[in-house]
Amino acid sequence: MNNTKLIIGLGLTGTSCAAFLKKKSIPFIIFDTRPKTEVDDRYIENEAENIFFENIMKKDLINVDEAIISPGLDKSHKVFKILKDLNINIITDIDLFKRSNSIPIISITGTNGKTTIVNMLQHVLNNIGINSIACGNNGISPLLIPSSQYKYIILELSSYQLDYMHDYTSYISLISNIDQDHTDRHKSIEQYISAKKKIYKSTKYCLANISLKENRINLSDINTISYYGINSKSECIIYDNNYKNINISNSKISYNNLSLDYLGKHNLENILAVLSILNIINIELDDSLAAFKDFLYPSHRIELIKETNGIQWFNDSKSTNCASTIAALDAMKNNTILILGGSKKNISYSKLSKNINNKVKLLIYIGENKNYIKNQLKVDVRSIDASTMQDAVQIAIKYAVRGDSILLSPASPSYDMYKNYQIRGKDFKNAIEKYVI
Ligand code: UMA
Repeated sequence: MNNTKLIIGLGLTGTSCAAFLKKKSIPFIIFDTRPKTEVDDRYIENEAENIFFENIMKKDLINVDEAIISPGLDKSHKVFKILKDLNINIITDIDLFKRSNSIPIISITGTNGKTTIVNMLQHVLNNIGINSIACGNNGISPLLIPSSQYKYIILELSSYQLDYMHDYTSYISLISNIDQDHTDRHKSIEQYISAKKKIYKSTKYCLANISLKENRINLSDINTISYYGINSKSECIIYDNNYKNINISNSKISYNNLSLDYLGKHNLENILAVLSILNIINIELDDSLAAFKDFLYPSHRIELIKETNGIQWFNDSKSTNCASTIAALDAMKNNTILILGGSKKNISYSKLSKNINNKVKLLIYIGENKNYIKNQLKVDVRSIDASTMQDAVQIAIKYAVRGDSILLSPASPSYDMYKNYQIRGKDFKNAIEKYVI
């Protein structure tokens, strides 16, 4: 059959594509560039019959009319040369989803804050009675949701997904912030920014955090750009409007007789992002604010795990870049013991120095990039190396006094010690459970 699809990558994306194609009775084969032993057994089990590992030949692709690429895979692999020679079109799972979708899409990207914004928006819209779902880079496949029952589809998109997509159609698109990240894949910050900016193609309403303007990220080529966030006068901007009657204190946003607690300036910005989107879809500010009630922030993001003897323990394992660790340190009220480090990433850590000098009383290093970070930081703070998370927690216990905060915010990926940041966060929680009395 020459309408066979080639799924490239057997991870979350690849398996969701396989399930979707199976349901539609569209034939497919799967190729993963890794040896079989490196691919999660769970994925292999379901798809055992049609998988090629490591290598695939032109002759195996004779019936293939289209390839669907997974976001984590770099296009430097030789299969992409073969696909080009054979003139096979490469799309993404998001393009495939959009082919049969007619529900308005709200697309969200940014270096940090994406998952919090999509979760918040889903929560608020559903509380207002507008049935919506968040999917995409948050791990929920848009291909596997009953999309027709929703009023809005909220798509979380990474730079990897945006870079490979063809169909950018969205009703609203938003960039939450841009900071140095994923430079191994995108090669330069300029390429990373241009991948992020692709989100605005074919969008009716384009939104960006005002911090992008202040960080001189050029959006002047985006005709319909509007801003949200905190301006240089510390005022709240919601969809280009300056709301002077909104009060903000350190941890509370108030309007009329409504108020909402938040932790850290970055979460205030996330709230303003959601309020801007709601403004575009004509929801009154009072109704929007009231609908935040009971919102639970996603795990591993400045998550307060324990408070005992006047000491607070925060899990911010999701932090894989400097901007998120800076945001977490900003949110800390007290003297902080910071657990920093993980797998090596080609980013500059020097920008952390100022915030560490201001807030941190002890640095505990974990992970393979300890020396890489140490060599770049200019800090006047005591530091200790830990060999494991348990070790790090025990060191923190030894030095913490009443009023301190202990923060795991690694500013690094977790792959040197863990499968992902969630497992790193759980290991931190387990160590707290075990050692903190
Ligand atoms: N890989 C190979 N060969 C292959 C296929 C994959 O070596 O043939 C490697 C990749 O280089 C990568 C890993 O396998 O190291 C996983 O890649 P994948 O594209 O198969 O990943 P999925 O399991 O499909 O998960 C992806 C996103 N992961 C990445 O982009 C790395 C998930 O985002 C996302 O939840 C999921 O699709 C559903 O959309 C995770 C992430 O870390 C949370 N995203 C980054 C971020 O948020 O900054 C981009």
